[in-house]
Amino acid sequence: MVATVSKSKLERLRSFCFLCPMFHLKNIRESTCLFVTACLLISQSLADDQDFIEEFLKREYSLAKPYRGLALSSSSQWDLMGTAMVTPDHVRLTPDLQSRQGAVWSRIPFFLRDWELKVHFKIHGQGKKNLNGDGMAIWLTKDRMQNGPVFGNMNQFIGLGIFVDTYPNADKSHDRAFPHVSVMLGNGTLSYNHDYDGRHTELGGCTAMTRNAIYDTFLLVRYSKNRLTLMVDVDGKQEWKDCADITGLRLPTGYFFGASSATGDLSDNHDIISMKLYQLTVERTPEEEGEEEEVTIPGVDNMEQFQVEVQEEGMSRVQFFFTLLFSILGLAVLAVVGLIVYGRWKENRRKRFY
Ligand SMILES: [Ca+2]
Repeated sequence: MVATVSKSKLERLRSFCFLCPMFHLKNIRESTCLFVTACLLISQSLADDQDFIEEFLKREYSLAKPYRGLALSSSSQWDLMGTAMVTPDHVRLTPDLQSRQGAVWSRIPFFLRDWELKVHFKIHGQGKKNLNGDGMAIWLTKDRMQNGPVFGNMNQFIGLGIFVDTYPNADKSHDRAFPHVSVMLGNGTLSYNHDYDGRHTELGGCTAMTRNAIYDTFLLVRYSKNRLTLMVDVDGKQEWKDCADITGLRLPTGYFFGASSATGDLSDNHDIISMKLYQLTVERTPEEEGEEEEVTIPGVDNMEQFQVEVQEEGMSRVQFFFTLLFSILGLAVLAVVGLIVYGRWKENRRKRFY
């Protein structure tokens, strides 16, 4: 995408130069003006390219038409579970029926540092507005192929979850319109709470009219240099709208991509049309290379709920009290045993003298 933008700029420049001979450059002022315009266009396109030089589609992590042999052949990179099924047009995670769960999971662990995931999906059903549910999720997690209450995946997951929540469970708080798209990072202890639509664990999100949409609906997740951005394109304008932007987000590698969905009393068809993964080529300064150390547990810098490691390392007051108590008791026992042994030794020695 970025590469296409830059290409179009260069093409504009080329066509501009091609037109040059058609003008009669009567004086130096005109040619200077032309030169300055050209410089501006070049500098603009270079500025755009500074962050992301190029992007490459990685087929092994992508799911796209035709889905020949998907999950069936041993060479397939994906597995299906639950109600998920493949049709010529999409991978349907759940049909518009009550109490279904379905998912599609990548078989290959993911090790790229800078990437972009473009998801083309469709949520549609017979139910009237707010009489449909529950939504779907896109995952990049340590575990795969697990059933559970978080849009058909396990709770206390470890890794990234992007949710398209189509049903307002916490209907008392009208602070947001649904469908709502949001980001959560799990570290194995945080729980997604359905009753509150995950408000307490949400890192960012936005409202996006993704259900029964007349246009194609897309999500874009970009991760680079510990920054995660989420964008949506749901109103047929072919442009990305910012949805969430989280800096200082640390995500380990070796996790799995997946998409899951669940219906309850209310239902919808939840379809994945494609999930395309692009590798981003990103330049790093030596300082940036130094800053990015290997992470083992997902976390967000300066956020209390991710400081679990630090708490584990330190000793709580209760732990300290018992450690002290048992140390004193241990020492007392040792002293008593020592005294007894010493007493006997002394007695034996005395007997030997008589
Ligand atoms: Ca919900």
